[in-house]
Amino acid sequence: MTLDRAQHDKLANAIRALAMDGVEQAKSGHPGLPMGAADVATVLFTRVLKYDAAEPRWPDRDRFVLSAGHGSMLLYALLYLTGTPGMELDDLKKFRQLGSVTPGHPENFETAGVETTTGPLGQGLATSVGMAMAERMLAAEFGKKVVDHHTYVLASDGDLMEGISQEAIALAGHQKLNKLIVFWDDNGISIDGPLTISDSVDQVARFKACGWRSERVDGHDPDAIEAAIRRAQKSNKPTMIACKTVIGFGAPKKAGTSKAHGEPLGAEELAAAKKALGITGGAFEIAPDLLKTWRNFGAAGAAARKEWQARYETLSERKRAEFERRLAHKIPAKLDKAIVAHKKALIANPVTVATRKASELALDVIVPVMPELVSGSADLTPSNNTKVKGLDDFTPKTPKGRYIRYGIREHGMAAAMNGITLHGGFRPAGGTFLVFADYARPSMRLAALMGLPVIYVMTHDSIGLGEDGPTHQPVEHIASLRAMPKMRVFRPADAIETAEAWQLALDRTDGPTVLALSRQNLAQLRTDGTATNRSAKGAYELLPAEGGKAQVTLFASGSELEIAVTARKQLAEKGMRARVVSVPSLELLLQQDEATQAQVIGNASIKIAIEAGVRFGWDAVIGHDGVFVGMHSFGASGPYKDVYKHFGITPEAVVEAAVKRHNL
Ligand SMILES: Cc1ncc(C[n+]2csc(CCOP(=O)(O)OP(=O)(O)O)c2C)c(N)n1
Repeated sequence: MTLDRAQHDKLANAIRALAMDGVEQAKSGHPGLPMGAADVATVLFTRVLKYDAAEPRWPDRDRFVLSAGHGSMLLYALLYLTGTPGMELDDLKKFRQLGSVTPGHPENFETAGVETTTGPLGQGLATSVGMAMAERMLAAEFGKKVVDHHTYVLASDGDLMEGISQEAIALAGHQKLNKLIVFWDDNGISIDGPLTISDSVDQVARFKACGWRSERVDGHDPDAIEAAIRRAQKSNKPTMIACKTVIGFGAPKKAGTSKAHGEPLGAEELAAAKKALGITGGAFEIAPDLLKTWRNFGAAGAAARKEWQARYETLSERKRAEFERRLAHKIPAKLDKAIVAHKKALIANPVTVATRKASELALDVIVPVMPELVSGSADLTPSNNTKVKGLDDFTPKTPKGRYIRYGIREHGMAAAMNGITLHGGFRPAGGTFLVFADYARPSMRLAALMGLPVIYVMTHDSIGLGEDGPTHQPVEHIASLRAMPKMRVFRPADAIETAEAWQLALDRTDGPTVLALSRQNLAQLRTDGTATNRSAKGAYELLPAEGGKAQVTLFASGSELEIAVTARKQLAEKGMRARVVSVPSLELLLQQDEATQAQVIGNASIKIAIEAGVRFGWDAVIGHDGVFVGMHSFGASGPYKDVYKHFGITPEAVVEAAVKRHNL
């Protein structure tokens, strides 16, 4: 169906009307962006986008990411107008209300048809890069017959000003992600006023410099927008289309100003805008024939979806089962067996290795049974030990590769991993130094919020990295990541715990996991490696007290478990009975029921935690009056054994503290 200009305008104005009304009713929100970008969105949803509103999870749909999440009413209006199940007019009336499917910013876990949570500017754009990479990888594996879609993004000035956008577009340009098409809502306005007060970047030139096609169009000219999209679809590069628009298009006084950005128009301006746009009808009233036209567009993709289904049926049963398993993020049946066999081999031949090396050993057994694992690193491959046999580089020429060279782009990597996971079909794991979790954190937070099972392989997890010094030595990172809801942190102590942490990270499908791994070698302390995953409850007793009830419990994670074991021995020589509890995941322990926690924590009168990080969080185990042997400041540069001594994280210090308490 081709639309004449008048028909197009009516459809676009329906979006504008709903956005104005929704924001007005909520008494908060952002009408300006939906009004300005309505033409671009209408062209996309009526002429280009491959979707079937009735089936928002159809695997081969085109993805549409509203990176400028503050313009959420644009997306909600589109979902309603196209007839996406679960989005009724009443939901638009409940915009921004508690429990509604129309929250202030789009939440993919609340609302069908929302591809990713957006709101923190730049994230949607960077996430879409991962979606486009996943599309290419999945197409390479299952064939274009069943995987062949585009990723479209609407990005605002703020999205492009945020630093993460640079990492994202550089990565996308380098990977020649030609099925990624970004609309820049070039309205020249942000919150503080005209963009000219803070920005003078030539975005078109910038994208070109990053390996993109880019061009400018009038963002209110439907045919020009469509033509630009068609050109983009033929390109062998990703495309950015700079769409010149007017924020708050149609509002007589506020259009083109920051007043249209983040507040309701007000009754008078709203009425005047509707009049100027030729919109009749009251609040939330969409004429039945107009709604019908929109709904027809929403249903038009059903034919393409059915054709896809028919093509899909021609795949072998085995291939379909694999496709479905992959999209459902179900782990392969062989994984558990592979991990258990690996643990048994380690028991038979114990290794003294850094846990980053132990992680590599685990990957060696995981990769062959888990084709969906996509590993990578932000330019620290030899340090993170993330590349093993079977992981070849993912490049434009080798789209079957399962190893992504993210470059020195931790934030871009973390956001791309969100996109890879959201797209479906893959489980990404990406490496960097733990201290640079800070560089990835906003995307890690979104992974946690969305409940995405992304894995972060974060090595060099403490002062134990030694010579690189305090800039590279994480101190507060473990505690701060533990504090993030739904984020799970494992700091394994040896090769067995590392294998168990990998297993738990992969088994988990409802949230992300950090694997905090050592640079320095650690003895293998575990002497059991049965099918039971002892790390599953976050902590367990490694060594009981000998000769009677424990007087002291020593809790430790990661590299400090060795210190606890040595301290226990030294205490025994002084006639004191101590047990050792390994705590690979403090927050997982604290999520266990009270009985389990009580059993693991025990009731020895002296409780000592040893961790080369800050105390924050440990009081829940050792109590306010417990002893903490760890870091109280930033670290220092030096050989790691000297640094440990310097900061008093030694068996002797533990023994001294225990004896002092005992003699009190
Ligand atoms: C990371 C981040 N910083 C700040 C904000 C707050 N914020 C919301 S919209 C916006 C800027 C709006 O300007 P623009 O991106 O041009 O959107 P428009 O005015 O066109 O709607 C800001 C700073 C945010 N959402 N995310």
